[in-house]
Amino acid sequence: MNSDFIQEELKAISPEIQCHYFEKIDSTNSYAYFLGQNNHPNWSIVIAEEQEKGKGRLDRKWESKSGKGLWFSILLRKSIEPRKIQAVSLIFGELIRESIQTHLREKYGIQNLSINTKWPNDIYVNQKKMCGILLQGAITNNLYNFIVGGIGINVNHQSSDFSEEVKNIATSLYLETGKIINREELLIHIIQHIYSRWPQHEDNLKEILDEWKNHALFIGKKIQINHYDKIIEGVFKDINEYGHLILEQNHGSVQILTGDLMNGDSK
Ligand code: BT5
Repeated sequence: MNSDFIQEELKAISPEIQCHYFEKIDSTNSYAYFLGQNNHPNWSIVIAEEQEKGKGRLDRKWESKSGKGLWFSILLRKSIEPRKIQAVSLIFGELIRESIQTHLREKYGIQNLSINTKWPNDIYVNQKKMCGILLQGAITNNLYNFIVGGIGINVNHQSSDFSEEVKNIATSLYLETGKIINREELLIHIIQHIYSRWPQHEDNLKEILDEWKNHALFIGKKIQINHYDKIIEGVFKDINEYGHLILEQNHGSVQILTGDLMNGDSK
């Protein structure tokens, strides 16, 4: 990617944004976490053309091929209660979804692509994963004193760019639209959107969570959640203000804090 263009455009959004660009790195999240521990400011952003050890949740691998996607992490230096961390992940998801949808419409005239959020940290297109989000942070005195939002977006991948392991569950914007997308412009749009809409108040937070819900897969449907290797079943009723999933079961409702939502049953 053209790092000079990226640096300039990010500065134009706000001088507060500090960009760290790498052609190759182990993981932008690991580096942004290191920046967090070393007192780097709010809105430091780490961007890489390629990650050699891209990470998913629970030490899973995130495929981050060179020249194909967007792999970046945003350091936010805010005090956040640990119980609100899942809501922050949903906020990232909804703002990214909204930005991609708007950019594809305005720049490429793409009107009918349905892009969905999926609990807890994904963005899907046509039932396949196009984007994953990894939130990490450091807790002192019972509060996160910084968080890192790591974002991986498959942009111009062809099927053969994915491994056999993820080929059937992953997709890219190119595969869904047939258009090669300018990655720098998309990146700038997303960061601008996150920066300008980041919720400053509880009211904004609620508004964005409601938007997340309006675009979420499987709400109101029968679902299964893999929760620490135990399968839990029920109907996906709602999310609460902390981003936890409210699952309705025969004996009443339970709140699920984390897990993998495995499939929905549209019956
Ligand atoms: C995630 O984890 O979805 C979080 C991914 C976050 C990646 C970004 S890239 C920038 C930043 N730096 C990092 O090191 N990470 C962040 P999870 O929900 O655990 O999903 C991981 C699973 O998704 C893997 O086990 C695979 O099955 C699948 N997967 C791996 N690579 C993929 C890809 N490129 N596209 C779609 N699915 C993928």
